[in-house]
Amino acid sequence: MKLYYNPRSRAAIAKWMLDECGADYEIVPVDFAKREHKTPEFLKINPAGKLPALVDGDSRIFEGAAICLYLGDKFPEANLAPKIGAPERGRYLSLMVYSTSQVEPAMGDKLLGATTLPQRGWTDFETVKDVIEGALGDGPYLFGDWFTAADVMIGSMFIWKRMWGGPPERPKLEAYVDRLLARPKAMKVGS
Ligand SMILES: N[C@@H](CCC(=O)N[C@@H](CS)C(=O)NCC(=O)O)C(=O)O
Repeated sequence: MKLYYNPRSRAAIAKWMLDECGADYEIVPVDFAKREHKTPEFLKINPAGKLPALVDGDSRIFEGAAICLYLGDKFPEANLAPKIGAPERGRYLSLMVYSTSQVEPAMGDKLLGATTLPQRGWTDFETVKDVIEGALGDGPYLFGDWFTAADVMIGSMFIWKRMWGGPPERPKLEAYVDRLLARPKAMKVGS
């Protein structure tokens, strides 16, 4: 497998997932300054010209959530995804999609000081935090003791937010980020 990667990008999330899977993979560095993500060759892998992108044999996968879903199913031995038919599967898929369709844009609105318009399809960030706190319950992860790809996708958003600085988040979310960052293979950004 090849991960098209820049350390200062969302490709760090896909790398975290690959590492949690124990996958054997190759990093293909992508230099944004040289516009390597807009070359005809790269656009055949991700027509949107963005990172991350993963190539696995004849499969080309783009969008971070799709990559994490793909890897969760490809590496069942890593036990990072409820299997098809498992009772947790529906909630897992919901949280995976929620991460990029609602958590990320709501957080973006907050960080940019933009108004959240319900017509866009996501809620304000306070509501997102209510949802994630509720999903965490007593934790430590979104599925209790079971760390899954949903923690990679949703947890990475809150790790990013901490790196952006600003006031600390709600204590329960800060404690969640601490737990995720204490994992040996936790996401590293910028290196
Ligand atoms: N929704 C996409 C977002 C991808 C994205 O915006 N990637 C950024 C890096 S974090 C990028 O490639 N930016 C370069 C550009 O758009 O020119 C995903 O989750 O994969």
